[in-house]
Amino acid sequence: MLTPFQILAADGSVTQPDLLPPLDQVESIYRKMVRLRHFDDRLMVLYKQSKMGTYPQFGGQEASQLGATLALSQGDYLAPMYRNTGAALAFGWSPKQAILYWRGHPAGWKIPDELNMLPIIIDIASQFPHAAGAATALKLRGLPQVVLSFIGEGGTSQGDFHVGVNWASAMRAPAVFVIENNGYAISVPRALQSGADYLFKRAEGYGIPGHLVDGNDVFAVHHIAKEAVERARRGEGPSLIEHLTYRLRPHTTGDDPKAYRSDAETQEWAEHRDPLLRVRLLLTAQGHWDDQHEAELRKEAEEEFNAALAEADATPAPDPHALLEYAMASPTPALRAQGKILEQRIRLLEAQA
Ligand SMILES: Cc1ncc(C[n+]2csc(CCOP(=O)(O)OP(=O)(O)O)c2C)c(N)n1
Repeated sequence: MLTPFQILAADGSVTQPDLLPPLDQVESIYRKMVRLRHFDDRLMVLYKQSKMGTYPQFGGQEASQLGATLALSQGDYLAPMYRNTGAALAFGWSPKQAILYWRGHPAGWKIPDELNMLPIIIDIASQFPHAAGAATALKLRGLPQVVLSFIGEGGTSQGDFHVGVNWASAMRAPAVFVIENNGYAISVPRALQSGADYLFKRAEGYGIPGHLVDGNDVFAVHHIAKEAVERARRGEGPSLIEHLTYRLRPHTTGDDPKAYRSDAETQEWAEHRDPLLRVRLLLTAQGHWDDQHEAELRKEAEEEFNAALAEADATPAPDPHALLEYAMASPTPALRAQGKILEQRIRLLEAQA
């Protein structure tokens, strides 16, 4: 067993004090993590109220997504997958837009012009070739930005993982590739995903640095991601980072994890290895945090979420006739045929209303 890079242990003790940021920064990061957790859990509640579409929760992976994304600078790029709503929010995507996006509302699909975020990818692993391509374009244009992309450990079994990392390595493109090893690809456990003991070791085959990080330690994640981002920005090429983490929530709102993992396992991670808990323990031990602070923060998070939700609710419903307009710049015959079926169904629904 290898020891992953760590700064803050699960029990709130500091294993590398020199690398811990000052307490006010620790608090600021904790505040962000609590907001992310709150957002994620509220979307599940909305789903249960039939006010949200299928949503892939990131709960448990806040440290992994926030810590890495905060290593980026203004103008850098994020190439996210469906699990990365936390990273996207940390990157500057607004909660209102994220709510609209996961509701399937076209107003949520448009990425704000000022945000260098690629579209959220559902098709496993294709975000890696996109990230490699964007990073290559930045390099060819002599621009100083970096591209950060995430993938699940299941995604590393797809060909596109290799295509993306190999291309970026060959081009020395400014990309940072993060594997969020959260233990499961839906129901498939990590052990069945690959014969390799650690996925970051593949970096050697690409001739790039590889890192193994405690993905539930936000400071360790941030430290290593920052090094990788700086390296990429210096023109020295990509890095591959494996975050050891755990998906505390179901695969998506539609999944029942009891079918493939034990409650005891999830409880162990929730009670002893939660990425938020260790930061709270540290702040508390330093006399910097108490139950009152926690209650106030949670109230703030709730109020902020409710404000975003109210804005999302106030957004006019999309025009059903426009459903297929976003698929292709010029419709194919198949899309035109689907358009006819869509119009028939809309007329039927209108007649029933
Ligand atoms: C190309 C492709 N094949 C299959 C799927 C169906 N699918 C959705 S999620 C998933 C598992 C992905 O697991 P992992 O990469 O570990 O990411 P995680 O969901 O754990 O974040 C699969 C197979 C898909 N979306 N895309």
